[in-house]
Amino acid sequence: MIDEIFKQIEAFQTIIIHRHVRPDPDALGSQGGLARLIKDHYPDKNVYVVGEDVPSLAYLNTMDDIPDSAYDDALVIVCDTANQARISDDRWRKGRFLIKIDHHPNVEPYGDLMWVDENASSVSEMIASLYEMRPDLTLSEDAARLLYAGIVGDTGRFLYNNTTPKTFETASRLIQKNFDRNTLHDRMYEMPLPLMRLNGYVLEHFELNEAGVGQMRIPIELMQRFGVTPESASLLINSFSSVTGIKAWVFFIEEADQIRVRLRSKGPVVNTLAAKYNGGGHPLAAGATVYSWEACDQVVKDLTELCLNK
Ligand SMILES: [Mn+2]
Repeated sequence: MIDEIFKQIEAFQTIIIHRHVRPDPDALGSQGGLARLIKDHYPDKNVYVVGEDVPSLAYLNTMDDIPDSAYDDALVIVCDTANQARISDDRWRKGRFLIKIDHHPNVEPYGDLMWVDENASSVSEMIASLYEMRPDLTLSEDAARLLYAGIVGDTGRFLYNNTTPKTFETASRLIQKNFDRNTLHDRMYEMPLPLMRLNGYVLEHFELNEAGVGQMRIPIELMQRFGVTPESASLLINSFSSVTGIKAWVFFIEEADQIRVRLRSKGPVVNTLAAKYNGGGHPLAAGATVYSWEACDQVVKDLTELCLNK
């Protein structure tokens, strides 16, 4: 598989790398890390990263502005994106060959070639493993920084159960490069004051039922009151995850035309529940979409049943 991917990389002069919408550090880290890997090893190739720019993550990487014509004879690689609807920048279809590299359950296979490893903590960990498989590649400081950020992000600083011995081995190799880890950590975990205040509100108002289900509803008015966007409000998902007795929890974040459902769990499998509500994800971290607060009641009811049967 890896040889097959490198064969395609070698065959194309232009390589365009996509990732999912609303990127997280793994999306940007794997995308940027792979771009660096290719650029460092094949300096003559045109390698681009595309997708929407996110100001709060600009310290990780910024995107390239490319014309449609760049896709005419391009290899397109999509990182960290389980389904096609979540790929940022619709032009991904315009390339000549498509590769999917992901670590989410492969419920929607796509592409001419797929490298999917559900056991990897992150796509950043997968990209970092390429350096082991191909000793002829040299790991640059910037690639190490990007890939390390992706691993730290997707493992919740090595705390989530997707963290394996291999994750630590990979991180150990990455931090041998001389990037500024403290500054990176500070940037990744700093919180703007409005969001910090909303966090205080969430801690005061979340509910926890006898089944161990935590829930928090965040209507638009609340976000307006605190001056916080839905994207940043969703960063508070683990705000009360350490409360005693909690088994699983859900955040409902209202948007103009839908309510985003963010599910997390310490045991009960929640991605099957998410699938019932137009969503999906990992067994212990999933997302879905509903269209009314009544539907949110139903999600909580389902989640409660799931936790009671556990
Ligand atoms: Mn990921």
